[in-house]
Amino acid sequence: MFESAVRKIIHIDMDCFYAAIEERDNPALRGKPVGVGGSSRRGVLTTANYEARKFGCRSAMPVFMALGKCPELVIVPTRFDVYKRDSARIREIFSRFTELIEPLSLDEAFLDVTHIAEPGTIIASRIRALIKEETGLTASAGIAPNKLIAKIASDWRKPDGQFTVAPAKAADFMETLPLRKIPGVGGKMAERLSGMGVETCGEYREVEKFEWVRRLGGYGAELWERCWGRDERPVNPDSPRKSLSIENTFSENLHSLELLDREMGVMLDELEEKLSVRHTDRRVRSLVVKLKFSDFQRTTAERANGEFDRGIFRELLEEAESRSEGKPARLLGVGVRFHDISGTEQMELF
Ligand code: TTP
Ligand code: MG
Repeated sequence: MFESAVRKIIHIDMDCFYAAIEERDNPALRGKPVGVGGSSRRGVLTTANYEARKFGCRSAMPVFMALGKCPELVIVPTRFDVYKRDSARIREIFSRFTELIEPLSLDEAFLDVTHIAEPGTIIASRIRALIKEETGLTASAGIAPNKLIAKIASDWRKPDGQFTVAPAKAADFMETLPLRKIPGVGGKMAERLSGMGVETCGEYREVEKFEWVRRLGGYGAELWERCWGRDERPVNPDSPRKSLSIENTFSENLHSLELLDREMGVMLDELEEKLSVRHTDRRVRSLVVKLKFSDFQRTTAERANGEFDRGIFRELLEEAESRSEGKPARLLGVGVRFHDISGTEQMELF
């Protein structure tokens, strides 16, 4: 007998996280529309508070566009150090309840609380009360038998609310949900499905599973399960990693250091964001730049340094590029290697 036990999964998502922190720390901002960001070279908002959202201001919106929608918008620069500190405090609160914590970003995590006797609804409200008491910030929660539904449900009573979906109600909960609400169904896929005449999970699951396999392969089968509210994925606590990197293969080879440097600027923005979101507890040991040339020959330049530093990345890029022998680059990688707790570093970067 291997009947799987009903699980209790909680998804916690902080309410307009960065903006809420800025309002908490600067009472003069309260009641005003606030956007956070604009400090990166792309000049986009990382988030906006609810006041600003009424005007249509959103995450990832260029600052000039946000100001067009809401001329009163107060724009404050990001303070990642502060967000990281609050994120760590929130995670510490989670850890009082369970070790099974899977952070998705600084402000979001799944918790598996199956082993706790209390109802998930009570556990979630206790966690949210502690967060409010200890950080002054509000969080919303979804409580459900799996990650899929918990994540969708945490949005249902935002801000400062929570929504529970009982196991027996999972299929009902999904029925009228638009397909694009399912994580992993992007805009393109949603359009394609719409072209096949299905908009909601209820409509999708009316078509037989094998038919979806025929049309979309394994993805189609998995989506069919999701549409019934079924999701067996476990909550995966973060396992410590050795390094973090991103690489980019260009559609056309890049011929100059200047072009590479411009490309690297955008990639470093992304790397910095990833570091600030998922690896806040790790110490950086070294910085690495990798190039692959048009003849597929590759080279890496690495330097020991305790923190993310754009100047050093630029020097590493120059160093790697100087080995090009005039060949253009087809791929650029940037990354950091972390200190290992045990002191051993054997895994290869890239
Ligand atoms: P979200 O949880 O998506 O947004 P939020 O917490 O600001 O608002 P909500 O109440 O709807 O949950 O993202 C969490 C934080 O991550 C957000 O405060 C800022 C940051 N962020 C970015 O930097 N860029 C982005 O594109 C998004 C979506 C978020
Ligand atoms: Mg949030």
